[in-house]
Amino acid sequence: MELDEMISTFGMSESDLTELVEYFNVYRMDYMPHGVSKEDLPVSVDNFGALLDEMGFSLTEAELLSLIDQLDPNKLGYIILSHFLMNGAKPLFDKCRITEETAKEVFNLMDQDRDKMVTLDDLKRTMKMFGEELPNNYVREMLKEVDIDGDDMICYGEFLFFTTGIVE
Ligand SMILES: [Ca+2]
Ligand SMILES: [Ca+2]
Repeated sequence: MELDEMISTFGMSESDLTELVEYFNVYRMDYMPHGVSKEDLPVSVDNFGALLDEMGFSLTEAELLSLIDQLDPNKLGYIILSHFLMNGAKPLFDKCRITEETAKEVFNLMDQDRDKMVTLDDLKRTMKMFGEELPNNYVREMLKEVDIDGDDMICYGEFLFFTTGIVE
């Protein structure tokens, strides 16, 4: 199916579709199962979570498993792009995609003292606000995971990259 045709059939934006095709290409299985061609872009169910993750979807483990069940009902072990498009890609984009806008909102929410940097104190205050009292070293680990340049602070660019994979 051509891209234009896909856009009108599935009602997704061209950029979303193009991105999806790109990611399916990257994660495509090397070995083609019987009856499946390269153009179908089969992705192993084991890699499907990583693919969605890298695209900036936030799904719980349970949501992922039920999605895989739905997309691979016969337990063939792979998911092809057109099947994904026909069965829930669009709602998933609408519902679970962390957009740049959302990332910005969350970042501003976490940056409690509004100095454009999320520090350990900011994180602790945010957690407290949500009623989560976490040990210091745990919060520090969270920060480290996002802090690419190692200055012990999270700037917006680092946060955007972590949540959406977008490079500012
Ligand atoms: Ca701050
Ligand atoms: Ca940093």
